[in-house]
Amino acid sequence: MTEEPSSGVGTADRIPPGQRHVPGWPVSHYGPVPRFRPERWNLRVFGATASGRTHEWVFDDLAGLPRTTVLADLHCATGPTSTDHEWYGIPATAVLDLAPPAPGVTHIMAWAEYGYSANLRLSDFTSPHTLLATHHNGEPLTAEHGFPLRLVVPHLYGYKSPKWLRGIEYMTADRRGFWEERGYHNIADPWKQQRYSYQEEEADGAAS
Ligand SMILES: Nc1nc2c(c(=O)[nH]1)N[C@H]1C(S)=C(S)[C@@H](COP(=O)(O)O)O[C@H]1N2
Ligand SMILES: [Mo]
Repeated sequence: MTEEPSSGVGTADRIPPGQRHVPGWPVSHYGPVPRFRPERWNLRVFGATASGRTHEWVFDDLAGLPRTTVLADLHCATGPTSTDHEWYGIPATAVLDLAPPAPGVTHIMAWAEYGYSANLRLSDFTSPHTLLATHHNGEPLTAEHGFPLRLVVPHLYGYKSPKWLRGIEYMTADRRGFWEERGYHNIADPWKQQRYSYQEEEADGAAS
């Protein structure tokens, strides 16, 4: 038996195939870091809601929403995996309770500042590990890691976890998000190495 030398207990079996463990927490995103303007900030839940209305929360509303803590690793599809993140925030299931989707909803689009987006199957969004994080390791998120709010979908590659989250769109059919339209896999399961769109099978779906 060999020990995993690079970090804490039992890290080796937590690194998906083709990934490498990196120390600390690298910053990775496309484009600039947006400036937070509290008076202009909101989170909108729109699209195929059960009520037909758009739900909206302003920044101060976030403190009144349910909270959860999730321990997880973060796998960037280009290779780096950073480990042992303690996320704190609003469980995605709470969003679905407070702003119910219409019966036909199968997918969601998570929208971020500057039009960044990531599509998810509803089943990935409703995972008990999916959350809208406000804090990391006990501190508010830093600007470069997504302050004030980011989606975290720990069981998928990092591009499915938009930083600077501003909207959740309920969809009755799948549609590709930002990286999914640019050659990345529509589903993005790191344990299946679903990195690129050319690997997709018919069931992984979504025309652009
Ligand atoms: N808004 C936005 N969110 C984003 C991205 C981006 O380009 N824009 N990149 C994603 C990618 S590819 C990864 S791997 C993770 C990285 O998160 P981190 O910088 O906190 O490590 O953020 C994701 N969220
Ligand atoms: Mo990434």
